[in-house]
Amino acid sequence: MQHFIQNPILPGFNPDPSVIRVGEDFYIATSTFEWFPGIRLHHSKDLVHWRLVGHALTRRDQIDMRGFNNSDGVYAPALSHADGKFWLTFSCTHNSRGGAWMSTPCFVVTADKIEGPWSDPIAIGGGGFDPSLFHDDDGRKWVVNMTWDGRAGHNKFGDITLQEFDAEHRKLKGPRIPVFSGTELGCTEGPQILKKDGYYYLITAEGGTEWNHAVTVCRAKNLFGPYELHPQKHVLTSRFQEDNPLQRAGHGFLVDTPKGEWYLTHLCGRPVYDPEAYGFGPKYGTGFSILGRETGIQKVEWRDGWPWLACGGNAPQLQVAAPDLQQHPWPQSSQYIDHFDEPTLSPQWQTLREPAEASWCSLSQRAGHLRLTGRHYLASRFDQSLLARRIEHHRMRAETRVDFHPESPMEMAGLVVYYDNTNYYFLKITSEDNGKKIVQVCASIAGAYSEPGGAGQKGEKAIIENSDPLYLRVTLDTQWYQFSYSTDGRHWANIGPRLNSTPLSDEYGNLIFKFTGSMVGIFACDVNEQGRYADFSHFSYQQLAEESTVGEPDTVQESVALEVVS
Ligand code: 6LW
Repeated sequence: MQHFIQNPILPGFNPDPSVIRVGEDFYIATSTFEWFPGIRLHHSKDLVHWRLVGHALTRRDQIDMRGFNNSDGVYAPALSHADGKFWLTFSCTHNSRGGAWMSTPCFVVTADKIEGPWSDPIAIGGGGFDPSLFHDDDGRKWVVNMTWDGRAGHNKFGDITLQEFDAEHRKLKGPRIPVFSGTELGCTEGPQILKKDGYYYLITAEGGTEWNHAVTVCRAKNLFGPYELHPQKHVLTSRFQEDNPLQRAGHGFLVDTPKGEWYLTHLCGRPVYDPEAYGFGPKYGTGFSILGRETGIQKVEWRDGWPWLACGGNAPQLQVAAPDLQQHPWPQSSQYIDHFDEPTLSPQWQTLREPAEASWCSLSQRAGHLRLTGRHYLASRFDQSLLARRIEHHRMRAETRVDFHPESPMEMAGLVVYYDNTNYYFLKITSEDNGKKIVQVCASIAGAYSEPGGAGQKGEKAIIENSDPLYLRVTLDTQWYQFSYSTDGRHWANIGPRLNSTPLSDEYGNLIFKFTGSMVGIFACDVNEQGRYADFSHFSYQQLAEESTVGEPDTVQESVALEVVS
């Protein structure tokens, strides 16, 4: 029976995939930017089913991103396996926002097992992001990198270069040798090298990570070139393919199966076309990638010493023939509930810029609960008590149950959908000046704070009489988020208007360098440092079926007074 791989294979914020095979196991590393722990590591036995096995950067002494701007941090890791161990290269980029001379310090970490522990980082210079390590069969290792050139009037994306890496002395040696300056598509980045049948194949991402994105292949008999371009230049792209559900296809690398079939993993996005933003008409280039950049895979065939998409042409396909391998499913992450009864946090969770520490995030202070002690507001780039996971589906529901006893409007806790520290929606439990406990929907779009309340934009609040705990829920139905709450977990009341999902996307606003994706999570704030904490007894995330609806109120429980406050 023919099996298929459904794209994307790593849904939600999982960009810049780097794939390898070690024996019968496939691994993909993806970028994490300002989220901690850094570098997601995924595992598969059949290329169809994938599971998250952990992260490479789990300690503050490996990476410290305090204060980093949105979408700074860990760019494009590249995974390899040689000398009996795993190697990962990455750049910890900062000052990228408007920074002609952005900082791109690059590092190597190693581990004997994919689950780690991963070593302390070894610095391998900067001068460009997206480094990879090529282990030649003569035993020499080369850092393959792009060059970032900040000079006015120059192509910011300079040459792809090779520089030798002396693993024994843990340092670079010799000059940086340019080998490829890219095609006219430009923005040449993400270089990785594969050696096969006497050729070195240099595979790069081109066109920028948005609508023009592509995978470009060239080859040479000699590592230093000259590199000749693939007859099709870009073996994969969704450029100008308005109706392709997989847009932004690019940044790929090749992997073979033990039986000799070949695949190309790649970045892609599934945009939402927002009629409120653009009306109707041609869609090309107008979508919003609310789930961020995801990972897809395509089947590849070799002809005349070149890789080609097996489907013909260079367009990504949603369904791809699976390899001839035993099917190997894992438990589904699309139906996920965390009861916070394990001693450590599930790897699904991420924090902002620094690790979760017991001083503010505790699984032990109250059995079966996650205790978040409030720190800074959600707009901060420091000290946020926030845990979030990726939104992987265009239709999903997340729920939590929380005990929280605020005594001031500056103390708040609740549920958040978060793109970055300027674009997020949240349902907060807080206190009024008169001490009444309320729940309220709040928004920050392009940094502008509001308390949306439907028609006339009056902030809608619900006063909660004698209810602890409270249940909070957010539902996404592609275009809209809707918050709701309950006092018993059975009867739910919608609160606030439906909220447009597209401002929480890579494409919203005029900023470039937006690289992450939407997350859903829980948070607590207490800027007065009163030690106010929120106890969460569970968090669930579930993919919803196509026919689900958002915005239809369920039964409102009688003991809950709803009021609209102007
Ligand atoms: C990454 C580059 C890219 O470093 O986007 O899509 C940059 N490709 O290769 C950020 O992910």
